[in-house]
Amino acid sequence: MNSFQAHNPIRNILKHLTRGLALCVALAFVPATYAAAFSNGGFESPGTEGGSPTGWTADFNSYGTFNGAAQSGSWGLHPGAGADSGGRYQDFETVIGTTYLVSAWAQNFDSAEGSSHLDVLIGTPGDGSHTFTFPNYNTEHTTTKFASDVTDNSFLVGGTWQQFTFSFTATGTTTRIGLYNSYKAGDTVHSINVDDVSVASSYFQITNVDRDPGTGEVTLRFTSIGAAFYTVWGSTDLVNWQDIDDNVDGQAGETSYTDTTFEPAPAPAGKNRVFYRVTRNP
Ligand SMILES: [Ca+2]
Repeated sequence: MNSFQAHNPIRNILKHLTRGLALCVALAFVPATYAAAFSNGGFESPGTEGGSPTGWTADFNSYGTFNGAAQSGSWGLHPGAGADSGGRYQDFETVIGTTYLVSAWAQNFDSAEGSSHLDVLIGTPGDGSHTFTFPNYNTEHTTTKFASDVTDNSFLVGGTWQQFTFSFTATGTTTRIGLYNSYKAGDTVHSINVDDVSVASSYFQITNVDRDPGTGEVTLRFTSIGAAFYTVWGSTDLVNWQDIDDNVDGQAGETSYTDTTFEPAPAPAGKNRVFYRVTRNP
């Protein structure tokens, strides 16, 4: 059992929305603490075969963007190269003391049956003096890209796409994440593909509510992870809830959704307030 499961993010969240002058007072925003700087977890940029995905730096060995297999979109990451272990890393902004959820999808190269491993390293950027050695079955590889606080989150990968999740608590304002494939004792496949990596604050919340004064439409933003779906609910009395949309496609970090169902303005009597909540679908 990993720590993500201990931090079950599926809980309802509620924001109170009122019209007119009260609206301006009610919408005190909670500071967004998700990793806004994390990017290109889908490896769709630059979309070049064997290219270096934007925001990711190659470590000791990495093929790069690969169009042979993608969980979504057209591109994924082939972390190693030449049937040998390898990986790439990215630095992103974090808030000290905040717990983040990491989600990544992986499968064996060429959908091969058998097993390999995805190792996700989390730590702070190193100065080259600290080494971390992957427990590889064949050739051991060492990275010097992380400081001594590096942690290794290792997952068994199979022939079909699987989602892997874990959480970590940031110890600095910059965190480094590295995606590596490693070939461990008992593994039968040398390499993997990775896609749809996301990093989000574990605090599931609506981070912003904005009402267009012209149309009355309300746009919500909430923390989310990629490759997950959410339901947005609305209510005028906190008793009867209507699922406005039960298939909202979650984006990595944050999702924006515009409600065109309730449209609080112009408000008939008894409909001058709308409450929203968001749940993550099973
Ligand atoms: Ca992709």
